[in-house]
Amino acid sequence: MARHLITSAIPYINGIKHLGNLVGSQLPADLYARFQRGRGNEVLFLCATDEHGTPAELAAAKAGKPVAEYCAEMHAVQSKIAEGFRLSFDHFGRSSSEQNKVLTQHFAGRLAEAGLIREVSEKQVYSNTDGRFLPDRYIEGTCPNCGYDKARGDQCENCTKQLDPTDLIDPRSAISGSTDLEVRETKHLYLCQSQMKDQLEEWIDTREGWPILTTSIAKKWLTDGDGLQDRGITRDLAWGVPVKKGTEDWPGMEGKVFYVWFDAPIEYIAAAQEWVDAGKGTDWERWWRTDKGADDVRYTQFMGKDNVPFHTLSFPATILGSGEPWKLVDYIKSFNYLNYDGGQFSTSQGRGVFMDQALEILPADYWRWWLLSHAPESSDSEFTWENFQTSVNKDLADVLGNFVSRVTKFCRSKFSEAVPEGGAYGPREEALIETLSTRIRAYEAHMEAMDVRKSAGELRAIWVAGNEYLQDAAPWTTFKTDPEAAAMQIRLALNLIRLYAVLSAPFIPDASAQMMEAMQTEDGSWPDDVPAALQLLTPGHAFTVPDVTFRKISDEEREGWQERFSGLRS
Ligand code: B3M
Ligand code: ZN
Repeated sequence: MARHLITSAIPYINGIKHLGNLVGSQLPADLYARFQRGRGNEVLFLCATDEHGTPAELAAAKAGKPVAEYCAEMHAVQSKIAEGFRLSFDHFGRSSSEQNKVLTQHFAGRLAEAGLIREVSEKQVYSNTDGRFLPDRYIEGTCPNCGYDKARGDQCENCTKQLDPTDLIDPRSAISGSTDLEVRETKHLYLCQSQMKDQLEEWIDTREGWPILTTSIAKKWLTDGDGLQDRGITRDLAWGVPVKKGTEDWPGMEGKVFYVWFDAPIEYIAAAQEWVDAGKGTDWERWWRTDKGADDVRYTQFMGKDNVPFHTLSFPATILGSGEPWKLVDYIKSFNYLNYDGGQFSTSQGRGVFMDQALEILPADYWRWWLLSHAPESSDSEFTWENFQTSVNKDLADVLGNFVSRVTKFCRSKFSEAVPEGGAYGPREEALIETLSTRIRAYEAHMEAMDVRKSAGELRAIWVAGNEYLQDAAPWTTFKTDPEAAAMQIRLALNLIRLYAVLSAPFIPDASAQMMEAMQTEDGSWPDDVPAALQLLTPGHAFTVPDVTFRKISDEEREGWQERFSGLRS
């Protein structure tokens, strides 16, 4: 039995994610986790909310809540939506956990001991009234370019010009409105990634079969300009992991926290500890420490392309730099962007369909199927309502749903609600079994390789093969002249429903569960032996006719949704 550690990029806490975020990390990670479990392998699938940083502070301020309270509430909201999409995390943690704080400080201490952290003096705006340094976007003033009076220290929203806080006319604190500001010297910590360039480059060069999207992004950062740059890993914020060297104070770093991108990936490890501390597991080290059994773990990460540099360079630098036997990632599966109806999905502008809204409209399986079968792998892809309607109606309703309904209803009306006997399978059935065997082996290979679209295509072809068989064998006609043969054909078709339920579960878990229940079986074993799998439901085995598995989307519905989601979410 193989062991798979699987993590999805951890979503920011500030707000509900859109479908583009979902298909770029959490959903394909879930697909892979479900597939590996289905094949009988041991899986630890982790995700969490990314709770630190300026965006969390700003969102909490906007909601008028203390940031800790805001994060706790939003974590509950995101957990519930994840359940709604049937994301099968073994644990959905929080980067603000005690476990992550301790671990983050531990890594910083190890890196400092290894000489991989240096202190840098910088000039930064300090607010006397607020008693703190202000991050760029906490400073407001008048734009020197267009005169807009609410420009931020990093950028003017009105004319989009990139700014430095010192460019602003009449600068003031965005927290208190105070103009009592001054520029002060302050110290920050930098992770010396440049010292680790060769080690990182060698590590990346020796990764076998990594997607080009992943390695090309990493190589660009390693070689562009002056090569890999050191990175600031501290910030002047109140909310975050306090800067410490292990358990010791760090002189000069009082009141500072680690940068959110330093502690966020460490949460992958902390989430495993949280999983144990929540009583859901017993040993996290056998997943994360190569000296404690994690040597034979295969670790796969899923993420959007914008997250690749942090996972190919910064996080490995943290792990390698610690000099401790932590598990490094074996494979990074990254995604391009999903666009929305001629433009981009946008969280800040509220453009597109968000996870909570999607579930209000249709159950998870409809979305899972469309998103995964159109995953932005080799290039960006686009969501359109027409395409969504066509896919759902054709693949799910006409092909799979219709097969299940026709077969079960026909059997109930002509035989009974039990698998009929009939004779042995004939040449037509053997031919189908052979086709299916070939296709199922191809499906497994695509799923193993995380080729999401190809996997969906193969699964669809497997469904189509069953439909074509049914069309060709036509048991409703056979029945008139040879009821014995019709019984045999239906016996095969009922077995196919169970087979489809097992194979389709990673994509459409709810429909699969419904099909298994209708076939009144709990045997979800993977069809390593296809001929045997198609004999599993034996004559006399009772079944029920399920409710509609997938319904069609009407033109009126599609137009209504198109209209409803054409604007921006407030
Ligand atoms: N929260 C960015 C994102 O949600 C960031 C990922 C962290 S992964 C350690 O896209
Ligand atoms: Zn401006």
